[in-house]
This record gives sequence, C-alpha cells and structure tokens, in this order.
Amino acid sequence: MHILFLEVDHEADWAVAAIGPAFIAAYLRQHGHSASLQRIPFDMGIHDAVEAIGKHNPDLLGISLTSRQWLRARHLISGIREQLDITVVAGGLHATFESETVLASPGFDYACLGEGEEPMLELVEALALGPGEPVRGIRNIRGRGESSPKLRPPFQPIDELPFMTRDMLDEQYGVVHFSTQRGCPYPCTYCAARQFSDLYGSYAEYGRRRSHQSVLDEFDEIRRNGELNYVLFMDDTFTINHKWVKTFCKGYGEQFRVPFSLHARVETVNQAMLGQLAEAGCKHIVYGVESGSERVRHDIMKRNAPNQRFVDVFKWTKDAGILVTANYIIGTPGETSVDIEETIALHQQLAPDDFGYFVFYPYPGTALFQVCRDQGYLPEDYNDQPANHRHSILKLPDLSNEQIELHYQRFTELRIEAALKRMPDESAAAARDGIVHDISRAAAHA
Ligand code: B12
Ligand code: SF4
Repeated sequence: MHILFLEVDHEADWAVAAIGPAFIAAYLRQHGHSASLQRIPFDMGIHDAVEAIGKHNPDLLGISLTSRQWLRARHLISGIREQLDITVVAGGLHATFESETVLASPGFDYACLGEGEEPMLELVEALALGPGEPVRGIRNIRGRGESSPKLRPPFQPIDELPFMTRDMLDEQYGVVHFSTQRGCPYPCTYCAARQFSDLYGSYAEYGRRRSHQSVLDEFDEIRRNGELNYVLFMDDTFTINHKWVKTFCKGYGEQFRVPFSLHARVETVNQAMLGQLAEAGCKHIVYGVESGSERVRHDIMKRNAPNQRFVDVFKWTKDAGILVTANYIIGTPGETSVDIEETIALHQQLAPDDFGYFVFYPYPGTALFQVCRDQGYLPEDYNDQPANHRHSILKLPDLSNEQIELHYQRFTELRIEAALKRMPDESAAAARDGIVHDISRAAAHA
C-alpha cells in the first residue's frame, strides 16, 4: 500500500518538519509498504492540494495534527474528500486529545491516539485486505462513531524503531532534526507534550531513551548519505539524565562534534554538564522560563525552580560559550499584570541572546485546559477559533484580552530593541522599518 502523509502549514512563514510522520513512514517502509509526504503550503488551495495528492497515487492519507494545524486541516480534508474517495486517518496530539471532534468533522475516517507506528501498520494491513466494512478493534485506532480505543503499550525497545525517513523532513544545508527520546517527566500544567505520559499511565511507562550506540549509528548513516552540518535535537528536555548526557557528549564529541542546539530545563543542568555539552559542540540552548513570577510558576504552572536558579543557569550557559534563548508565556489563568511585570523584570536580568513570547493557549488534554473549562474561561466554540500564540481565546477574570495584547506588544518592542542593539549603528535605522514590518506581517497571520 502507498501511504501519503500530509503536513499542513498554518502560517505563511513557519513550516515545521514532520517528525511523527517520518517515524511512522520508516516503520511502514520497513514492513514492505511505501510512504511519502506532501506538504500543503499556506497558500495552496483545495484544487491544487487534490492535484498534488493525486501525483502520489496514495491508497491512504495520514495527517498529523497539532491544535494549531486543526482549523486549516479540517477545512482541507473536508474539501479534499469532496473530490477524492480515499480513507483518511489523523494522528498527533490534537487527534489524540480531541479525537471525538476530529471524527465528527467531514472527511476523517480514523483517529490514532498516542504513538502511531504499530497502530498505523495494523490499520494499513487491515485496509489492504480490501474494501468492506470499516476496520474495527485495532488498539489506538478510533473509527467514526466508536468509543475510545484500547491502547497498546508504548513501543519497546525504542532502539528497534527504524531511523526517521529523512526524505520527508525537508532538510537543507545539512541541518538535521534528531530525536533521542520520547516523553518528559515534568508536570507542567500548560504542556501538551507531557500528556502522553498520562495517556499511557505515567512517565515510567511512556518515557524511553535510545541507546548511545543507536544515536551514533544514525548520525553515521546521515553523514554517509549526505551532509551533516548542524543538529537540532527535538527532544522535549534533552538534559534529563546526566549519565546519559555525559556518555553522549563523550561519544558524539569524539566522532562528530558537529554543532547542535537543544531544549533544556534549568533544574536539569549544572556547570559540569554545560561544559561537557559545549565541548561536544553545543552552541545553543532553549530554556522555558515561562514566567518571572514565582507564584505563577509554582502555583499555576507547577514549575518549582526559584528565579535565582534561572539567573545562575543563564550565566553558566553563557560562560560555557553557549547561546541562550528564553521562552515566556503570558496570559495563563490566574496571572495578573503585576506577574507579567515580574516576567519582564526577570527577562532584563537574564538578558538572553534571544527570546520567544507566547500568549497562553489551552491545549486539549492539559491540566490548564481543564481549569479553563471548569472555571468557564474557555469559549464553547474553542475548536472553531484559531489556536495561535498572539491572542488569547480565554475570558480571564484577572487579565483582559486588551491587557494581554498590550503586554504582548511590549515583548515585541523589547525584541525589536534587542535586535537593533545587536546591529551596527548605521544598519539599525534601516533595519528598524524592516523588523517592524516583519513582525507586523507575522502578527497579521494570527
Ligand atoms: C520539536 C518541537 C518543535 C520544533 C519543531 C517541530 C517539528 N515538528 O518539527 C519547533 C521548535 C519548530 C516547534 C515549534 C512550535 N511548537 Co512545538 N514541539 C516540539 C516538540 C518538543 C517535539 C515534537 C516531536 O518531535 N515529537 C516527536 C514525535 C515522534 O512525536 P509526535 O509528533 O507526537 O508523533 C507521534 C504521535 O503523535 C503519532 N502521530 C503523529 N502524527 C501522526 C499522523 C498519523 C497519520 C498517525 C497515525 C499518527 C501520528 O505518531 C508519532 C510517532 O509515534 C513537541 C512536544 C512533543 N513531545 O511532541 C512540541 C509541541 C508539538 N509544540 C507545540 C507548540 C505549541 C509549538 C509552538 C507554538 C511554540 C510553543 N509555544 O511551544 C511552535 C509552533 C510551530 C508550528 N508551526 O506549529 C505544542 C503543540 C500543542 C498542541 N496540542 O498543538 C507541543 C506539544 C509542546 C507544548 N507546548 O505542549 N516545536
Ligand atoms: S519540561 Fe517542557 S516538555 Fe516537559 S512537561 Fe514541562 S514544558 Fe513540557
């Protein structure tokens, strides 16, 4: 069977790599099927999408859904199915935690909950038997009108998963995406990633990390087949196991030492580890700071590190010669303008090389989604509203949407200022217009 995965861009200039599909496609190919990927760029209409899909001559369409992709994907699949008679299965976080909504939408036949490799193979093999009654009873796969399916345990041993199909990752200039583990042990209440652990029971059941040998073998394969110039580690929190990281740094540093970036949490690093990472080639770390208010972090987000820890870790990271990016969230339920002032104050103290700032969006399946629903902050039609990080969809008692917009605007200004500071004087004035234009253009996509 030929399985075509769709990756639906939902913003003009922010396309992401299809990590989930690349894992599933590798597994399907290993089992004798063929698979490819069709990206649906932001400006591609339904007619062109149908034509592009037709060129792959697929037997089955698989679509990966995050909440941000949902609205456009819903529109596309409904339009595509009016013209193409083909079975559609959705997977990914949104399909997992909103499977009922997804299946109630025209054109979707199946939703896959949780990890997709084995369920997808089983579905493909059942569908290959020929047309007939809809397939039922496959663990993780929910059909229209069916209740939530039973889940199979997470894939074990993780080393036996084939390496991602790189031809589906749109990689250029030797910049590669890489995944060494599944799952994150932390309980952050806004995070959809950690919900997979809850889906499977706990992190002890869901969390798995590949062996060093498997990781190094994949790098070796990448280098044999093409360029390897920069590595983007996609793991939620790369630094959770010091022993693993130390051995990785030694092996990777000796054999590859290709520069790389990763995501970390301040509690999980220390000076020694940062030194090892830098020595192995680490050039950039992204830390989730989220809020400068210890109350918000502790009581609302379930993140217990004190502000001082962020200050120390940012210093150690810079001292190790690693660039540092901070991410902030504004507009969580229970947050006030005073808290956001504290975030800005902490940001000034941390002085990261760059930062991202996101208006809080309640992802289905998360603890804060439930809070928003229980407290009546969530609109009934949340699934019909765009999921983005520029506007709040909530009605919060302590923070109006106008206030959130103003705070967001302030972060934008801070970012423009920081960008201008990095430029020589003569280019700064000219650049200001360009940056303002780019940022307002990005905001217009919201
Ligand atoms: C790496 C990463 C990024 C990278 C690159 C993403 C990419 N795909 O290349 C970058 C930095 C660009 C990024 C950006 C953002 N990200 Co991000 N990102 C991640 C992260 C940490 C890992 C993704 C990953 O590699 N997963 C590994 C693969 C194997 O897992 P998977 O995708 O879930 O796939 C499995 C199953 O879901 C299923 N499956 C998936 N697709 C399909 C399809 C079919 C047909 C089937 C059957 C099954 C199936 O099978 C797969 C294999 O078992 C996730 C957290 C997470 N753990 O998922 C957040 C996450 C996906 N990001 C998220 C968000 C919100 C963002 C941002 C908005 C920034 C932000 N505020 O956090 C931007 C938006 C980008 C965009 N355009 O949408 C959210 C999405 C929440 C949601 N419910 O939609 C997550 C979950 C983190 C969170 N905050 O909770 N991200
Ligand atoms: S540490 Fe990061 S990935 Fe882990 S639960 Fe918290 S926000 Fe999610």
